[in-house]
Amino acid sequence: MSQPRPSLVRMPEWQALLDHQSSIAQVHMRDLFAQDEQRFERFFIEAAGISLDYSKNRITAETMELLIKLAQSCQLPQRIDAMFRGEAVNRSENRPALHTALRNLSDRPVHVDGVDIMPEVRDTLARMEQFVWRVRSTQWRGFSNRPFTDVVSIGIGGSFLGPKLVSAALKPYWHGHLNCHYVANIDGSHITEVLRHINPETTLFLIQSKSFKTQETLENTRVARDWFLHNGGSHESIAKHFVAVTANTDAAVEFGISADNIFPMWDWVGGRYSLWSAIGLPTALTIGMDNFRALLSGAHAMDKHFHSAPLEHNLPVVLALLGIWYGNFWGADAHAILPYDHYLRGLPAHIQQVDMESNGKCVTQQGARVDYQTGQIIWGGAGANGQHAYHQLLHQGTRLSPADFIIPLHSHNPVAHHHAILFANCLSQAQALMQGKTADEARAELEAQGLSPAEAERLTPHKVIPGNKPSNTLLFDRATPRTVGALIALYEHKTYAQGVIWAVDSFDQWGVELGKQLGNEILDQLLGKAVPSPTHPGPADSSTEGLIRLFRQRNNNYSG
Ligand code: G6Q
Repeated sequence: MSQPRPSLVRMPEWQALLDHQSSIAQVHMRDLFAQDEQRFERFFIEAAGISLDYSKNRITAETMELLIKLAQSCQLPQRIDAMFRGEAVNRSENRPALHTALRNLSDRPVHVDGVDIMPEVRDTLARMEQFVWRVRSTQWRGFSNRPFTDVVSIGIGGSFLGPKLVSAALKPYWHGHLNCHYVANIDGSHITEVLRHINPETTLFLIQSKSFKTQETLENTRVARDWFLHNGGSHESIAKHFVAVTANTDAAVEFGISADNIFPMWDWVGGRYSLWSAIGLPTALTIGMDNFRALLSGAHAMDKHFHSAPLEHNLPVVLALLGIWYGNFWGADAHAILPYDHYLRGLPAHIQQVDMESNGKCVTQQGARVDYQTGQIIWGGAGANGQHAYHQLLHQGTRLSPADFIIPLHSHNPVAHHHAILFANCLSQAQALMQGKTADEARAELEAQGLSPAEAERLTPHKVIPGNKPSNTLLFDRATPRTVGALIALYEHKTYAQGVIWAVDSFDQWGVELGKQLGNEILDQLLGKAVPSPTHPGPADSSTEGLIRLFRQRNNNYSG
């Protein structure tokens, strides 16, 4: 473990950045572009099939130098190496974070407590390969000997968002006869809508839960099992239709899953970083193992880059530093992820979890309260749809939310001129954000439309677009398994690099526990099982108490 370092805000590099920010606060990006013809080339890097144009940021060469110095003072290169080596970078749980081992396609061993984990990782991949082949070749069939047509993945959070994103992102690679569905929420409507459209004879259920303790997943699995048993399935045939991925084999067996149908997970993989493990099975079943391995190889290429590239040419590091620049020195609370690719529309939701659950922390690894901002609010959605909705706030709102525009150079579906139009929309949004429209330009435009000078003057303030709004543009050839793997790994590493600089634990998530604890107590009260007493006081606030009373009254003293 490295030595405790001085508080971030007391580092001279932090102070230098504060001073630098004051010196360029009034500089407009329009002028920066006008002064430097090489600005695009200067702020452009490529790695693992992903190109990043970060020239449309409020930065100069000096800004990047100062940010890199900050990263060095925070020992970022050493901390990156520590993560890859399997050091317990998740200190509050005393665990390594080794999602990179899941896609380590080299012969480099990775040790946890002195044991090389790579043989187990490779064995699991081989088991996945065998299973995927048996299902796709229709050798593994349902109880009536019909091949599977549908896969239903039951899991939530990290056991849901990543695989769901990848399944959707790689839809062009889906195998003809297998359809894939996801059930996550503990909302009866979700599972009802999925079960309505499938046939138990031809459906394979994948129960995805690292802990095998998650209420939503277990309840949905019970409903799926009962539905299966009431619709022709038998207890004996459960083994043909229910497969689990978990680190808690005993609980899965106790639940009724056959031990042969259980794929492993490990403590050293965080849920939100687990799509590369057997948690990726729904994806592997639909796209096939060759494509799944290509996904891993894209992530592995990004891993190698993150581990070895100098900070100034390191794509995840540059994105991380830009995020720190706006979040800590310009007061930006939010960051937008804007994929201009229909298949990548799930990217904001997955990155939202990766980033916000990892860096939404207010104490350092040493347990001290931070005196600076940490993780930002990650939001976004597919372009160009967002341009007709929330982009207004980006252009003329009072809040600063830098954005990542993400777009392939080629579409999987080259319909008419759609892709060129989509591309033009993406570039024009980034350009408009950067350039804006001055009062003079707005007034001249209005007058050219024939408005009187008085009318033009009245409308001008509404037509002014301040500009100087930062964005990155991320490009890749096409959304292939390899580029999608690299893209997701890029954001994972960006998140870790920021966590290192903020000195937080990016791999724990204690904040989500309290809601779960209180949820169980409230459920007992809703069911009328727990009557408040001195030893079990119930909700301490009149709001929760009143709402529980209302639920019980309106549900005729509901008892389950
Ligand atoms: C992710 C979180 C969380 C987790 C879910 C599901 O990093 O830990 O989102 O993935 O709560 O947990 P299980 O896989 O254990 O059911």
